[in-house]
Amino acid sequence: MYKPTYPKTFPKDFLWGGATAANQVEGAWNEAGKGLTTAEVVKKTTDRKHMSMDDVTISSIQTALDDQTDTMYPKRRGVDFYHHYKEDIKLFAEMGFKVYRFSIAWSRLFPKGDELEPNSDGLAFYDRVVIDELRRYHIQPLVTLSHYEMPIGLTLKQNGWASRATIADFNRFTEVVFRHFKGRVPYYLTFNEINTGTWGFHATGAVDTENSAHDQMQLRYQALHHQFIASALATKQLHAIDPDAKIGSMLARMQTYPATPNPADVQAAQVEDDKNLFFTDVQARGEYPEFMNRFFAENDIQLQMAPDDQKILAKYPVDFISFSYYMTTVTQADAPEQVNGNMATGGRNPYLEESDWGWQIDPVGLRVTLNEMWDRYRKPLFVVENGLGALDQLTTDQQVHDTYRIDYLRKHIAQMKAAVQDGVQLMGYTMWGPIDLISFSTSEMSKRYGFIYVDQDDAGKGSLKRYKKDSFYWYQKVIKSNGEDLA
Ligand code: BGP
Repeated sequence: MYKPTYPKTFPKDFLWGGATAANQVEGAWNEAGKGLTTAEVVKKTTDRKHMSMDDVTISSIQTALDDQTDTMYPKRRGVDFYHHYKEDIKLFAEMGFKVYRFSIAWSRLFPKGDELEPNSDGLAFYDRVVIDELRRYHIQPLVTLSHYEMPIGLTLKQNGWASRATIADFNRFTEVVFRHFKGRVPYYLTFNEINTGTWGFHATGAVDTENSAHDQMQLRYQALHHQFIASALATKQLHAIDPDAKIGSMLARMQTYPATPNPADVQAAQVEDDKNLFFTDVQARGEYPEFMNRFFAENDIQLQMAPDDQKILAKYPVDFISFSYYMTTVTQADAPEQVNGNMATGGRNPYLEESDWGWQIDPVGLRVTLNEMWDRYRKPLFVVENGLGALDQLTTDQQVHDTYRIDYLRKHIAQMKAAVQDGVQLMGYTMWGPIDLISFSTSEMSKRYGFIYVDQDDAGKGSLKRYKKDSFYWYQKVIKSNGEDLA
């Protein structure tokens, strides 16, 4: 007799934790031999709705390189994790973190990107983080190898990922990391939100602002192809060097819904959703999906592929699939009203509320997307970013009553649990920005995600002191109860 059972809750070894990126937390941009990255030459934006990384030109990079301060470039200062990592990791441990997702800044190891040997001072910093501190608290590292922070030297030398030569530069870096941390880092991700490469410089490291719209698209898909190959080759390296470690893809997932039951809207939404999942299709299934052939033909995009490229993609797919989840959008066959998102825009959904930054909050959508992605790929999934950017207030007695953040996270975790009950294989959840950090899209400090408040303002002023918010104690309880106590 068939007696179905299903999981009632999160698996025992569920990986609870938080996620950051080097360029948003570390600071110490000019210490211990570190080179500048693409993130540290983008000016802070003066208009929250306008991403200043869209304006990068060769001459704006030159201006940035000539400027030896962090005034206009807050990602150079981050929140000084470089000097506060002991204190910060201790706080993560106090919350009960099982995993900490962070990126290893490529330019700390290879300052210009094309050196043949790594900078040992750069490696030493990550030794202190991984080997000394995380180990001390039994927190497993989940390392992102590229989180919007390519050495700027590679942009200047060969226009970043537009050049095939960057594959070898990246894989020299990944090989050093895999060898050095063999047996110490169980999980890796190659490219953060790889799909945002279609949006330009911050992800491709290629300056294309003066190109026509068509040429930009051509260049960006070519750059992405090089990233796909570099990612597959990194997978090959890791499996050979450290066979117990696992490597995943990372997508900025944006589920989209049809605006109405009109079949034209449903069909348009399917096309839009496929365009988002295309990247994971390549990395998890090991081939370009058929629908992209039509897209490339209709948009006159001609990819240069080396003879073995398709074999490489097929042979080295990722072990697991990760994604960031902040919002959903709506697609209508005729142009809809647009709302803000993390760099993308989409249609407004009248059933959803928005964050202060206009991102549409949709906890149920997380369950929907987890189920869809599990159906599509049948590989373990990992939610590696989710959280609420908000304006927090530090009270005179140094507290932050962030009930809105608790409410946001509670609803998303509840939907994640429902997805686990649906049968989705989910490895873990690393909430974005457990400690306040510099915003990726606007370089603001006042857009805060953390459980831990950092005393620093948009101009970089403040004591850098850390304070526990109400959500700190709440997340501690969530982890302790393995996601059961969300009250
Ligand atoms: C993702 C990025 C992160 C991050 C987060 C929140 O797109 O991977 O680096 O910062 O979004 O975005 P923001 O900082 O712009 O609010």
